[in-house]
Amino acid sequence: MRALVTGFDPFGGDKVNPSSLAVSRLKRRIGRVEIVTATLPTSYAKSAGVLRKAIDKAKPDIVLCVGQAGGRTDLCLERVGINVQDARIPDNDRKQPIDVPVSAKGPAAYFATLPIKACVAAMRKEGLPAIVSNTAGTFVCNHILYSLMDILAHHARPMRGGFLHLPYVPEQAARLGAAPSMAVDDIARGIEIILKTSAARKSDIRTAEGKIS
Ligand code: PCA
Repeated sequence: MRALVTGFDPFGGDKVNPSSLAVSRLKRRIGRVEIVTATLPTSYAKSAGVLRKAIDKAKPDIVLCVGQAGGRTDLCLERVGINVQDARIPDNDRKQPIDVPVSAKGPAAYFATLPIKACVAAMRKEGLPAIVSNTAGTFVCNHILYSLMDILAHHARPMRGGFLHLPYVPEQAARLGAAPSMAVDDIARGIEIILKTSAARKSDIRTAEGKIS
């Protein structure tokens, strides 16, 4: 079994992005899961193309994209990506779309297909603050979660995907003051728990009949 894990490059004037710091520290293998990593540009125009290429190259079973959500206190496993681009700040291409869909013909939203509740429970059991989040925002991370699930929905290969939002790392919080943060090693441990849990379980999305898909 193979997992592709992606981080983002720094954006908005930050010198680091916790996601690429943590992704670069991941083990190459956890149990039966081989881990392949990639970095995505914080760009509405470019990120989904880079992700698609990484998926086609790695041929993974699981895709976990990871990004920074400064100000959040927990590891936030996202439930849903919405078909909206509405940027509070410019991306790394200085683009700032307002109320523009990710995909003109796509559905309003896609749910992540990783077992998000089981992953959150497993992280908390291991002593990490983690929650299910019901909004990935409307910046490039939401764009990539929506794009990821759109790629997976139309791909010949069956794959499951999701998105993890991270707090700042301590070096960012130290500069800002009074901001919550989490050590990179703890973030990396959280990612490894998500991959291990996802490899062992199905998605926990229920069909109308109550069956787990
Ligand atoms: N966080 C941004 C985009 C890249 C990242 O790491 C976001 O939350 O949209």
